[in-house]
Amino acid sequence: MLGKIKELKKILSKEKKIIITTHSNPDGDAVGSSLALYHFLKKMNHNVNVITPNKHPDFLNWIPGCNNIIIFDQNVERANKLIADSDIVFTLDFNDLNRCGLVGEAINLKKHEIIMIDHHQSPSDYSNITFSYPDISSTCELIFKIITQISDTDLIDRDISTCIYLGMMTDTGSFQYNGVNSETHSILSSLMKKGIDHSKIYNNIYNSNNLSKLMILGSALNSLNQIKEKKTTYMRLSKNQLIENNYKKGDTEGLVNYGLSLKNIDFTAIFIEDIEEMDNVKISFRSKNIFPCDKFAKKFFNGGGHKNAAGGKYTGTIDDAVEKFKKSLTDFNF
Ligand SMILES: [Mn+2]
Repeated sequence: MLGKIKELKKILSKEKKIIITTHSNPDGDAVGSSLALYHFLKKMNHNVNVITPNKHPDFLNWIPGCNNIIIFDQNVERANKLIADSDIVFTLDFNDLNRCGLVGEAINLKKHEIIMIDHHQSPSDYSNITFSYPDISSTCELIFKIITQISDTDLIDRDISTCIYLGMMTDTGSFQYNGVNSETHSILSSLMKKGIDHSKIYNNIYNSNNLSKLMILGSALNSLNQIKEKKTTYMRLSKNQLIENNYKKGDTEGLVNYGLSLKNIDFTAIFIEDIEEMDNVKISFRSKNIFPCDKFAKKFFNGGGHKNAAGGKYTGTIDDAVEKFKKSLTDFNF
């Protein structure tokens, strides 16, 4: 990393016009890392703008600096002009320009200096400086490592620390996943020393549900089924259940994980009828241990993803989707 830090330091030694962007449907790590870097580069006296392809979810609306984010699909002209006028683009928390939609196309129109900072597997080759570290559990953790090497920790204030803590927390399931290590916790300790309010950050993210989300969770849990010999559970939600409970975008996010919280379960799925399209069922898969969700999703449900988290779809009724699921479980060898 040291050589790249040196290069980056050299680029940042003069005042620059900088764009920071991240992936579509930005999550806590995407917005947290973008705003942490934004505050940091502003303190170094650069001209900085954060452009996201589309709007972040409402539960991220409290993050310091989030009112300054320019949302591309709501400000196309202004965003395009800013991108065209900039010298450097930082791309955060993704590694293929396809992942940031039209922002990627705008970036392609000009020969910028592009700096990738990311922790996903298999980066594409589009950046001039590439900080790609799949072993690090969040882009926010990586941002902390980079900015503390560019400048002394005095520049890291409470706002920057809050942004970094947020992304570290959301990308690790509140510090439960395997990628979390002693270094992660020593960074958390540094952030705590900067005066962050970790309980408040947690509450802002996890205890800020809509009523509709909890009602839909109730319907999903009511449908929970267990296939003991396969260490599997599944849940289902019909279009009518979503409508009756005043479904809003985002309400079904994360529901699938509840199926994995039953003891002795390695694999779970949730089937959700598409609210707009007839005969289209969206399916999410989660697993623990060795069950390969991605292979299962690819083989039977036109999908893909990661080993422990994947998605797929089924054309037809939800009953048929569930039947196919049960049969596929019996047929699947891994
Ligand atoms: Mn991330």
